Amino acid sequence: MSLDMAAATPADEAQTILLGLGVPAARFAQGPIRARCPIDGSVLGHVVRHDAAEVCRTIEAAGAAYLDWRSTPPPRRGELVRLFGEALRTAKTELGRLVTLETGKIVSEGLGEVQEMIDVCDFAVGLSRQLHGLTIASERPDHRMSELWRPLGVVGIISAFNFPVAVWAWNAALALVCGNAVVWKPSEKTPLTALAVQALFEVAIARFRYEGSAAPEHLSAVVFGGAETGEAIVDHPKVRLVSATGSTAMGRAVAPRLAKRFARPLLELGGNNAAIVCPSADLELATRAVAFSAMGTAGQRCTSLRRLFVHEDIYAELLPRLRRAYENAPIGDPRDLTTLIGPLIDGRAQEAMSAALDAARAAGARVHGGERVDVPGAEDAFYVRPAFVEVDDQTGPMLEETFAPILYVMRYQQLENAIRLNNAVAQGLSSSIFTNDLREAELFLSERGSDCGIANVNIGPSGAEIGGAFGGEKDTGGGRDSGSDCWKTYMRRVTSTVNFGSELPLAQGVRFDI
Ligand code: UN1
Repeated sequence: MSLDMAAATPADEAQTILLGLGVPAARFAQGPIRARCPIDGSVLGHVVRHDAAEVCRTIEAAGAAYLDWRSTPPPRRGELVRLFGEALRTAKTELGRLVTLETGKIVSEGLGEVQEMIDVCDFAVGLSRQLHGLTIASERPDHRMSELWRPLGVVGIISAFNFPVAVWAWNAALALVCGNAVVWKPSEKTPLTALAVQALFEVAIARFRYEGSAAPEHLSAVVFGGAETGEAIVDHPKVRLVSATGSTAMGRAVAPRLAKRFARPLLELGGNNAAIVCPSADLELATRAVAFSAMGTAGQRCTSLRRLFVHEDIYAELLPRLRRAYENAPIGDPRDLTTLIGPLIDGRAQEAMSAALDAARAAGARVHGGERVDVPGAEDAFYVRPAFVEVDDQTGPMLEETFAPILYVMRYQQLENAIRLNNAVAQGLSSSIFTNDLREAELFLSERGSDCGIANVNIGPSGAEIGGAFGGEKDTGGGRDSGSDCWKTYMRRVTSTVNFGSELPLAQGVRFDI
């Protein structure tokens, strides 16, 4: 579990990667925002903070780029995204490593995040030839009614530390093929991966030509900062859509500001995801799925499993299996290929975890694990043993999203009751049922079942593929991004009726004979 002190420091490694990807040293050498490595608490680099005036200028420049980009035919816009996907493929190892260094994700998850970016680029390239509208029957003779989809303008993207690059790509790949320009504010905790992605995007920009011309400058920009930087994006009249991923508190601050100027929100906020394990479930499969969903990414996904409802008939059989999985999960340096649980992002995350566990204990829960784990050479980092908490009621911290590996486990008798508990939290992102009984699975998926945006059978709630729409209801914010028809959020719909006759019949039989 100790860090390999002979190897290059995380800062050396991160900086070598950044330089290799073409990021000038000046971009990460100084500035008030400090990129911290959660693996050992060391500093990886510094970036500038953009004030409101700078954000404004960036948005204006993106607005000018949009005016040019919107006339580029969508399949040609797809070509830019294809080139970006190629740049990502070439740099997958380096960018994945940087994700690990900056977020503390294990190696396969760092690489997986880049794969998710590549996948969404491929999806967007195909989509660039399929931005289709409907033809709708008109009630009037010699009239044709149809739907046209047109770009929006500038799309603002505010992303979180836990998926520092993939969530940007979900939004940017779609926004760009839809003809928009993008301005991105990454989490203050993960600025370096954003610099790397911007450099890779610039590789694609440099290779792109349409009819001999380059892509417009400033088509995609990154700005760094905290809430004020985000607010400058949210309040700017040229930004027609803001896609924001983060806490429910952040969404509550963003949504009314957007509503005030009738800009479109795409909100991906908190999750408090549950799974139900039924008597017919394959317990071996369920144990592995629960272990990955609850402990993977150290519980720092919005789709992480946080609540588990186990039927009373199998509780005694499932619990020891889960306990074993929890006790054996290898915790440590995420660069070590045998590690499954890396560090929490920072000390505040660990404090929030301890506070939640204290509250659970005070409410009578039986807490297993959850303590800080010492990793030699990483005294300034925050490694924890994932916590497994047996509860009798769904109360207290179980009703909240704590961004840490805490799994609350509770027995149930009636499936209807377990479904009621699944739905009895403020959030509505992801959910799962483990069963081999068709009736139980279908009830869970029915209108009387899970109220979440994602409902799975025999897989855990985390690890969604890009082909589906991603997002959830209630306090999760209602937004959907990534696959399915989410591209429509990045465009405006024009309903067009064309009269190709010489009469002027009015709709609804109205007469106006002048
Ligand atoms: C997030 O946690 O912010 O389903 C997004 C998943 C990932 C995306 C999670 N594909 O876990």
